Amino acid sequence: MIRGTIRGAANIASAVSLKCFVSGENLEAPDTAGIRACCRENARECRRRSVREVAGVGRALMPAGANRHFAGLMHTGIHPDASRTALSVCGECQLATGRVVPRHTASGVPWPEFAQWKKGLNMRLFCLLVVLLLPGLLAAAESRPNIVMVFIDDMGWGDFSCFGNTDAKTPNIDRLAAEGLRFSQFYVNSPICSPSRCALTTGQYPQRWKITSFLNNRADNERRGVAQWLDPSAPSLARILKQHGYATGHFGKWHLGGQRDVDDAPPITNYGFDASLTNFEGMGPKLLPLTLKPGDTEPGKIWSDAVRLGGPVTWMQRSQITGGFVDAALPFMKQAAEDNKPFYINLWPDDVHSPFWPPVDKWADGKRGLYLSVLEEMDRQFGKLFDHIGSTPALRDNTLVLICSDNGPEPGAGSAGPFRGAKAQLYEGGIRSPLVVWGPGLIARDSVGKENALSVFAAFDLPPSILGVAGIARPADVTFDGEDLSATLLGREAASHRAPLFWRRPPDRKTAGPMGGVILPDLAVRDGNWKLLCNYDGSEPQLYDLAADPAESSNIAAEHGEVVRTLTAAVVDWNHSMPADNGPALGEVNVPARRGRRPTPN
Ligand SMILES: [Ca+2]
Repeated sequence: MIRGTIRGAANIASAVSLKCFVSGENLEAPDTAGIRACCRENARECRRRSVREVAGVGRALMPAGANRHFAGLMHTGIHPDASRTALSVCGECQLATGRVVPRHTASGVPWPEFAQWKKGLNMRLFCLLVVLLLPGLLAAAESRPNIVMVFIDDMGWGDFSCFGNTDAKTPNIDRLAAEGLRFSQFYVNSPICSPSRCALTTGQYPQRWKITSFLNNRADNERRGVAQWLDPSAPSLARILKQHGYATGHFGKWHLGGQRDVDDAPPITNYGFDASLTNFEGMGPKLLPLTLKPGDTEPGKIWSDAVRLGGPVTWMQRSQITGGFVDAALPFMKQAAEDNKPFYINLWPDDVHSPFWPPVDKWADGKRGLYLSVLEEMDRQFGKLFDHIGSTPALRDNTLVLICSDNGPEPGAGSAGPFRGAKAQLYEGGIRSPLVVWGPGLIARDSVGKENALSVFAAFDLPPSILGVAGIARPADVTFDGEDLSATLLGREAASHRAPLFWRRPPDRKTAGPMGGVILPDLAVRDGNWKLLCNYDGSEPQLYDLAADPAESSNIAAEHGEVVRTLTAAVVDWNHSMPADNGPALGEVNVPARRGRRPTPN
């Protein structure tokens, strides 16, 4: 495995110590064998770091922008003694990974020396630096991490067993959580399907694109003041990644255009995907569900009208449909490997959304029983995908898998855990989602298996964060509402989304509960531990301290007037800054006699 020599190692070993930036270990008086052993041990980390280091070459020329991981790079080009050693040691990693990875380096060369060197930079050294970096630059695209984004439909915060569910088991998800990270203060940007998907796709508030409730038939979309489909000119994470060499595939529910009678929406591939396979709520090739319950002799069909939305159409048991998407994603991943491309994959299963059709031999009683059986079956079918990634070294060491839900649970089916509310509501149960992030070659070792209960962020942060993980700069013509929290995702820090997080309810969901007896707030904002909900005009504020009252059980607005005034003004201003939908008019129509009643917990 080891090729070449560590030139000058003995000479440098006597002059300086070496420090591994992965383990932090100081290798006093290191010898060749020790350096090689450290490199081999940390080769997986090298693959991760190479992306950022190579991608940041421009910053490497500027001390103010350089980080410690560039130190090796600096030494490689500038220090008359240490340079060759640093390069050679990193060359060990290069041999193991096929890339230049300037990670292990000589310590003890202070920055002033670098500044002094920079003053005297001449063209010869500059050319040398370019020559040294060029292979890494060329290899950067090849070494970018693969991304798998699993987005589950209508699953509650408390439905994974690693998030406290004791009524069902999700061992495949749990295994990823044990080897990765759990985030317990993660949100989606809407309590309902389409806008939540819009935010994850664009990195922006979905209101910007008038996707503020689930996309329905043409007339109902107009009634509610929502778009018929996501404007293809909207930013798209997949498109950005594709422009940087990624193979991009969408497998699963789409629901951002192409459903019911809206049969002229753009195909999914217009949003930056090389390939797609969807369900009844998307254009193009699709899996449509057959149904079978105990006692049936012939399978039934549901959503058969969706054949008008393009094909080819493959009919398969709804109880197996997550496996169908997995079976399409696997050859796509293998083809990407053959093409020497990293991949970005959406796996967006919809089988835990009602109606619930578990396998006949796993039938259960009642709505929740059926839901839990489908949940366990979905987890089982994930196993094939996770096992493939985990057992393929090149994938295991360089793939990030993210798993969350698109909105809170349907009442009576999933569980929001300790939180109030459900799907379509701005209480925590409607918008807080479990998030599991797995990537043994990417996540900080000391964070593995832990829960991050501090970082508050949302799905629209994932596009800029995934670009950050991949070392890809935000395109100049794209402005995200989300923020780059890649270091948080990888367990290196616990930063939160810095700005307040805002939500607007779906225009058609002013009430909830039996007979619409519960009147819901229109807007919500989270800022620090404060959560405020109110009407469009700022009236009827509800204020909760989520650190003390995560269940939003005690409205303390009357005790914190200044906080209420500040947050109310912020969320009302934010709402006015976004395109309107027909929520205000529909709300008045729906509940004219109930205005003024205080919402009640449900
Ligand atoms: Ca949903």
